Amino acid sequence: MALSKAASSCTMIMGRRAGAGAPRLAIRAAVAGVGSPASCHPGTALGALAGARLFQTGSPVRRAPAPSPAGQRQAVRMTTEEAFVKTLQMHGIKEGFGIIGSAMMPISDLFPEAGINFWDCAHEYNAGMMSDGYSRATGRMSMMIAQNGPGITNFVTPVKTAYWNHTPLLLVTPQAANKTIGQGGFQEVPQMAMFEDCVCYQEEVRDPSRVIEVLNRVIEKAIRSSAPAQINIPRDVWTKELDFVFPQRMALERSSGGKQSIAAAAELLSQAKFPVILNGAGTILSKGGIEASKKLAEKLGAPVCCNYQHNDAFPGNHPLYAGPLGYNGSKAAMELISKADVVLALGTRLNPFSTLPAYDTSYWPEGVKLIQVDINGDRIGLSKPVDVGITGDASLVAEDILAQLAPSAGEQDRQGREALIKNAKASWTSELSTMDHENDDQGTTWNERCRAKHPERMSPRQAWRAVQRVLPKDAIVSSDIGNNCAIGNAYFTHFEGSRKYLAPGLFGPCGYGFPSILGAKIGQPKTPVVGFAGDGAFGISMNEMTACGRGEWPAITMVVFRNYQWGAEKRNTTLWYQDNFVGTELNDGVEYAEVAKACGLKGVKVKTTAELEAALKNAVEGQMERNETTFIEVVLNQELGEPFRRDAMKAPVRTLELRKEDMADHLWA
Ligand SMILES: Cc1ncc(C[n+]2csc(CCOP(=O)(O)OP(=O)(O)O)c2C)c(N)n1
Ligand SMILES: [Mg+2]
Repeated sequence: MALSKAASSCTMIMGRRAGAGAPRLAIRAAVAGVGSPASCHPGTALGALAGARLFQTGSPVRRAPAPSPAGQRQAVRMTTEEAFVKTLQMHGIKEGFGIIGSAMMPISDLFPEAGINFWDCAHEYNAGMMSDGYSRATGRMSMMIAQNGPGITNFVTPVKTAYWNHTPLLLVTPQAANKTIGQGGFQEVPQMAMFEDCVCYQEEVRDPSRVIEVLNRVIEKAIRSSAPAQINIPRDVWTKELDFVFPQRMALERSSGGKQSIAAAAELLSQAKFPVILNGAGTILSKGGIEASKKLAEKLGAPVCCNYQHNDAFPGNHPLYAGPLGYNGSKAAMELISKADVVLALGTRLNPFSTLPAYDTSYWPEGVKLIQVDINGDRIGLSKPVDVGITGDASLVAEDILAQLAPSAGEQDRQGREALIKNAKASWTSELSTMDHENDDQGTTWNERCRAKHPERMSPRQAWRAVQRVLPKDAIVSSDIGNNCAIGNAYFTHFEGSRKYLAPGLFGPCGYGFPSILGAKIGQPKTPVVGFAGDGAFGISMNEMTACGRGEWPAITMVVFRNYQWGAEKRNTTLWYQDNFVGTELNDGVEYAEVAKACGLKGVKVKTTAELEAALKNAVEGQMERNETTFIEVVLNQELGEPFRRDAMKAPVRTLELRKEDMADHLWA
């Protein structure tokens, strides 16, 4: 170690996690000019220069090149981990989520100095959901990173979740060393194969000299495909000193669709008697997508429905907003789209759950002229026959269609349509305001029995209406997979802006509501956030209560619907399996509000709508004004709404008698 006494030329930054009693020994010098080493003696420098960075290394240290090396073409000598971190900086990726591990330490060691925050979570499953929540709430890419093997395997569910949420994320998977892989299996797993179907692109760093090239490509692919992309790095790639050249950032212009298909779409919409626009996630993801759809809708006088779980894809206060389609969606939206002769599906792959029957009715207008716009051409025509398919960016395509509409477009019975929109919305709002309880299917009595058993308890809908009364209009909300959260779909129609509604999406993972709202708050610290989850799904993520109260973590508010059951699955059991409840019960003795308190957080248990309103109001106030994280445990009756997969379930057929005596216990005696 070459250390001199040139302390005055050193900049010191105390390592954030430098262990007490174990002072680090070397100092990173700040000298002008890349490649001109300077060094400092710790004895001279320690304590003398505020902000110095102490570390143990064998190499002399030089000042890093300027923070944004975009366009810099000359070779710069640096370590592989410095190259990695500088590439992150170049792309503005400054939030990482995961659990610390030795295989990532060469780069995490540089994070504080580089302005990268590492959110050390309690479980990688949650870390991944946080990363998704952060990026969805901000539109800014973030990073998931953990230890090779068991840390990385925990990322599979959130990465696939982010994939179907169309979230661009960087998945960093440090790998067992090339030098030892296959020799003993410690923390080894085929990390490329594991994520093959979960990311839009993956690449392994095959040589240390390729760190920047590969990382840059992976990040750009994630952005282009709006999905997670993976970089796999054998750990012996780190700590190599090489000459690197930074590439130029390559932001590709998005396609505005083919000329002919735009013209065909404009023609169809110009002739339409009852045009309807169906906005998908693409309108949120594309810059100006919602605004462009608004202009188009206004010209056409067309109602705008939102795809399932994308309730914030159009402003809720706009007169043409019809609400979300699909499971527990808006009856107004369903009624209106059922009348369409032309549907413009904008920025959507048309996932099947946006078109399946709901409330016992089929609303999708079979035979409609369908225009589908998706940035990914492979997804066009997957679920519905399409008349005009356009591969392109929602905003650009909507603008180009608008420019080509006939002057008379939208004029056919505009007033009649506007009146219909108004009436459909008013009638659904009024119906929803009187819906208190869930129906039983003929021949089943579960909901009736629940009401009789606990007449004093709130129903899910009563709770949702209480939430609606006090939820701040500008709040970001998350939800989870489960029966209560699904019922909530009908009540989230108020968003005036997008990136406000974080539903778990079409991979359907329980355990999304809590971690995603933490990620959202990290990204939007000035906005109130409220997460929602059922008690079962919350249980999957609740270990994060041990992490989220620490130091710099921002405060959130979390509502946990306590019905003491894995309700959504129980509903299937009541309908198709004659109340043969297998694995549907939760532990009555668990007190989530008390667990919160034991974690140093606030916990409140509420049993009435008045208590719920007061607690939520107070919790949001505490979040915004006193940096308090509060968990509200809402005791509900056990009523259960519509099942999610009526389309896929049927009563079982029994052909064989199964007997306990036939179990081969003797094999294990
Ligand atoms: C990770 C994961 N495990 C299991 C399921 C299957 N699943 C779907 S909904 C559900 C029940 C959710 O129960 P809870 O969170 O208590 O909400 P409730 O339905 O009671 O409102 C289960 C187990 C899933 N979707 N994801
Ligand atoms: Mg439950």
